[in-house]
Amino acid sequence: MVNKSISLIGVPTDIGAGHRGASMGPEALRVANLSARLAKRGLDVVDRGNLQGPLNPWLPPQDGYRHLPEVRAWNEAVHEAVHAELALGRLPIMLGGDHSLAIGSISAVARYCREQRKQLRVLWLDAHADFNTAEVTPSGNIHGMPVACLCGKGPKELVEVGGHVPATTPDVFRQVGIRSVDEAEKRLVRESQVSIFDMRHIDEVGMKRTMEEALAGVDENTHLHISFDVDFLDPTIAPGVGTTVRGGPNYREAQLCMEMIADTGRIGSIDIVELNPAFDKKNQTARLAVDLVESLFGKSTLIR
Ligand code: HAR
Ligand code: MN
Ligand code: MN
Ligand code: MN
Repeated sequence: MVNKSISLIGVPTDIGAGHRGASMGPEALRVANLSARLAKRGLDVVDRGNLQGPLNPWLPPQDGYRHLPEVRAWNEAVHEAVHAELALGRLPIMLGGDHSLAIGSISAVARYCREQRKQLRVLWLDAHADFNTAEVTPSGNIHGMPVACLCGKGPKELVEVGGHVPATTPDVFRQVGIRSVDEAEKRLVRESQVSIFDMRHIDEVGMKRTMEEALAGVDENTHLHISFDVDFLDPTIAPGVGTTVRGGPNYREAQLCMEMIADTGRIGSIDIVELNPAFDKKNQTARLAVDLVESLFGKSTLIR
């Protein structure tokens, strides 16, 4: 059974993104009633409030990275907070914040898995592969780089967050929903052998088989980390993100994806990232994200 002790951790930053506003994500998720919705499912939910870090100086990239010292400072805080919750036996949910925060969260989860001799599996639900490096990034935005950093490809400041280099390895990742990968990034992804279930794959075999494949090998000793980038979803249902890419999973596909993850009973930690209320309408994307997170904890359309 899944851990019923949940800790919400706000990470109000847009330091890694190319648009301002993801820093408002944590509050939008609270306004959409995340805490009460999970509590209603019988979970013990504690909101730890927000982590603190540097403000966004909104500077151009330097040597291929935008805001590298600030991204590092945020991720040190995220790493410590996530590891502390896991050590208490709780299930941390990151309320992002842009996707660069996954460097801190996943490095902490990987450290915990080494300590507990658990198998780590990361489901990376995203339109993007987030595998850029300074050499190839088209933007310098670090939210396009966390998977590479976690696999040891990136600046010292970020690959060393948590103290174990590399923080983890490409084989733990399963990326689902991918449909926007930069040309040079494609080469890096292929070389790394990160396993990708792109939209073409989902179109061809369906979400059901895709999730069976992405979850294959998950067992009683697996810690499942869900890195849920809200731009995973089709923009018609989730406009409240900075980097929309059309052709994503619709409501029913996303629902099935979350329900199949819930069925494993192995979720150990979650990131909810890239929600950007500045692009949203009446908080609908936050409300959808909350609805899908409820499904991660067992809310189901299943009758039989
Ligand atoms: N690949 C592009 C870049 O690196 C866009 C990355 C956008 N990333 C996110 N998170 N929104 O997935 O600049
Ligand atoms: Mn992402
Ligand atoms: Mn994305
Ligand atoms: Mn843009």
